[in-house]
Amino acid sequence: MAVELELTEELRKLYADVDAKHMAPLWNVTAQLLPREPASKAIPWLWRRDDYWPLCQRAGELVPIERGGERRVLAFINPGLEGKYATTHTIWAAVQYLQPGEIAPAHRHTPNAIRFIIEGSRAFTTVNGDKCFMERGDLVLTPAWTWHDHGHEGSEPMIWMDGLDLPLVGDLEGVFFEPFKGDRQPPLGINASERRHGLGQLRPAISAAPEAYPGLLNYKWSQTATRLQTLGDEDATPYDDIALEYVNPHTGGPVLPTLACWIQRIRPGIHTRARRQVASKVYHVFEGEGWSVINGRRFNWKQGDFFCVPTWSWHEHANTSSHDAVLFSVQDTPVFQAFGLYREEALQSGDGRQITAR
Ligand code: 1HN
Repeated sequence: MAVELELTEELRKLYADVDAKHMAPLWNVTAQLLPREPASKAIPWLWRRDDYWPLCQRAGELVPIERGGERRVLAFINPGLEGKYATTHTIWAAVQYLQPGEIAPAHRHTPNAIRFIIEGSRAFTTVNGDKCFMERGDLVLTPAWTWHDHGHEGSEPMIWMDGLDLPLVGDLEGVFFEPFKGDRQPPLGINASERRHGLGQLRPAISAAPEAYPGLLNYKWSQTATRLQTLGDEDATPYDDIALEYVNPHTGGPVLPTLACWIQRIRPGIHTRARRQVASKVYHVFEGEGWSVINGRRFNWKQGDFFCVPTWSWHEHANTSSHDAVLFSVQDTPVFQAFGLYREEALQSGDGRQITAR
């Protein structure tokens, strides 16, 4: 909203001259540059397994994985972010499809990446020489600038979620990329990071020494599942029910400098209270079915679906079924925390839940 100034001939001339010198008067754009609160261009959205799974299979038949293309990845594109390859303004989320015997060639890049395994077993990601075998429910990290290639020694196609801070690093103009000399790295170890760092409450002395592997790379589902089930009713929170953050076992902080990962179990019949956070998130429905209300819109979800919560959007979740629902999420929270910008707010009105539009 512009300041109400009478547009005299002299003022009009001033604006034209300012513009001609590639300058701008702040008083005409203050409200645009300083809104009272963030209004993301990204919109809440849901992508269904029933839609992406056949598309992955068709891509599997038609598109080989080769140097240049590098990966068979189908990204979830937010309809509000025209022309931007992004799921929220900072996060790229996608599904990657790998068939037995295929090799996704080794490379490295400055964007950080996580993978969360949806289906299949005996595919692996080699990260800086550590060959990490992946199974359903595992969370595997490829931190910024680590070499990584994927291979598959199993018998069924493998599908996993990719989460990257690529839109953020892109906006920061900090993207670097480098192909490895060969297609695959020679493995230096097998599941080495997991054996060394996988029990986070005990720190091996050797981790103080220089090492090839950058900390824990594979958060195995068996351990995550045990923790999720060990927490009981008394450990529930009003906004997320029973929730755990994956942490770097050495720092207790987020798994990556820009991305935090969470897993949560919503018990049967639970309907959480609404909250909004300055962080944006992408959720994957690992198990169960239910719905979420995001900025007043209801999204019904079931196993395999993905949905996003843009910055500063109210969100609440419900499990209406008779078994647990398990949601995995990737969030840009650490970026806001690192710069002292993190905020969150609980919905105070009514019963702490949104009025649903439809
Ligand atoms: C990438 O390198 C992978 O290594 C997956 O598996 C998804 C999306 C954008 C850019 C690079 C991978 C990616 C990616």
